[in-house]
Amino acid sequence: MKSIQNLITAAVFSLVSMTNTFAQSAAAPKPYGAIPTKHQLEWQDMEYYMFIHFGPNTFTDKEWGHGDEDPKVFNPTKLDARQWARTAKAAGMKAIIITAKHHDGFCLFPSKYSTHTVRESAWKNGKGDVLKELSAACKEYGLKFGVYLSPWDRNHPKYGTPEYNDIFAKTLKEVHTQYGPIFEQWFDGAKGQGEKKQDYDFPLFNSIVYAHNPQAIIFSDIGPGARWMGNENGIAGETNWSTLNTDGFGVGADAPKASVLNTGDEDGKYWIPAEVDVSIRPGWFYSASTDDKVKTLEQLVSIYNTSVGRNSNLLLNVPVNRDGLIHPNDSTRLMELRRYLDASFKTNLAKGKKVTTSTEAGKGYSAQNLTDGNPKTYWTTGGKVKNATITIDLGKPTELNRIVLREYIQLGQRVRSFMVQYWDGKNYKLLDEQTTIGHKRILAFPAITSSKIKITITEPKAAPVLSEIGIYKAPPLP
Ligand code: FUL
Ligand code: CA
Repeated sequence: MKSIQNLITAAVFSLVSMTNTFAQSAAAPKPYGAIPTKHQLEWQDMEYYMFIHFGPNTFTDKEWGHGDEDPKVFNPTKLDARQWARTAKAAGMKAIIITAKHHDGFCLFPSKYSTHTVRESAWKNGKGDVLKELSAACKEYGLKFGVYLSPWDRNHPKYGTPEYNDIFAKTLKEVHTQYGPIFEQWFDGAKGQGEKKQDYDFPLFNSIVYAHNPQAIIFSDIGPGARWMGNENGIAGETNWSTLNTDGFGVGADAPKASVLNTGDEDGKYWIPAEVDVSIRPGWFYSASTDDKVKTLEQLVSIYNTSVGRNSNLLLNVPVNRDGLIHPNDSTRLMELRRYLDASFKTNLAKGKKVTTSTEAGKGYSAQNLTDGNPKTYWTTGGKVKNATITIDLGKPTELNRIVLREYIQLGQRVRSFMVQYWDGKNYKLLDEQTTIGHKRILAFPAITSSKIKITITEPKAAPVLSEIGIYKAPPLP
């Protein structure tokens, strides 16, 4: 009995290894340069999530509170964190990051290490805890939860002394032990001119985060999980490498130049992808004066294209108002954007269409992997072949205005330039010449009609490895 079982096991085993041999007739490509961690990959797939700026500034109409505001001003009597989470979910966002502590030092949770918190406020007679309510609401709606904490603190009496680092570390520990899991820790590098000097102990801060939330992506000017992309207008570099050199640099005044953060460093030593933070209104905090200045659908679509469409994640700020609610002007716009994006990317016109490439590495890496809708399968030229062309035959003249390309970034970011041409019935005509791709590159252009699209990848850093190409016809903007 035993020997029969052994025989069967052996037979099954050799069958499995045979199938593996067939499926991988070419060796899997080796990673190139710095590559993402598993957590960075998961983070990059989130693409779009909500930022919430909320605190005393909401009630005083300020952007940067001085820290001497009466905590009693904070009294959002109708606060409903479930409304925020419901809105984010319906908007297709994957998470919410909230200002647990902004520059004014006010904590949206009853921190033991501060006397400027919700506990000292009028809200719920000092018994409220915004982080508790929001982390629960995020769980309920299947969203991830993240926190912004400003190292710069204009309230804390110890700010400007060595003791402050320890206090900030303890504050972080409170947040990371009581409200987790936390998917992203946002460290702001901002600080006003002429303010008290403080040398931050970022190695200590990061160690606290990782000790309690090892999966967390730590955002700052220089990561290590994700980097600021250099402006607050929603525009990542047209060239955007997820790699960055950070040795010798710091946060805030010591950060690399904004122009470098905007594009990353080609061949940078570390994988530190960009996150685009931008507000749906002119300010980060709510003000009734901006109720009629919510960004238009057109502006938001453009921001989507220059963030998610340029190898970045989009952290869109939707400030909560004095009632403690998202204003209908903002939520209406978010739903318009959702509907527009869904309509734009519903039908991949390339799906299942014939794709031919100048080279392919062999079984398992075929050109058809580019249009199978699965980001885990990819095409590569493999080996030493770098330059390549990819032709997608749409079968008939087809109207299109978006092309989406994706690299299989698990193996590094390789493409540094590519050209897109379209068949006009007689010749190939130039549609666009571009640089990097990364996680996702969206090309948006006035509609053309064509039956064939040809993509030429020129001088990549190593054999190109692309997981998907999509061709779409987004509806006209109203
Ligand atoms: C900046 C801050 O100074 C703003 O108030 C806001 O929080 C923005 C997201 O980051 O550095
Ligand atoms: Ca694929």
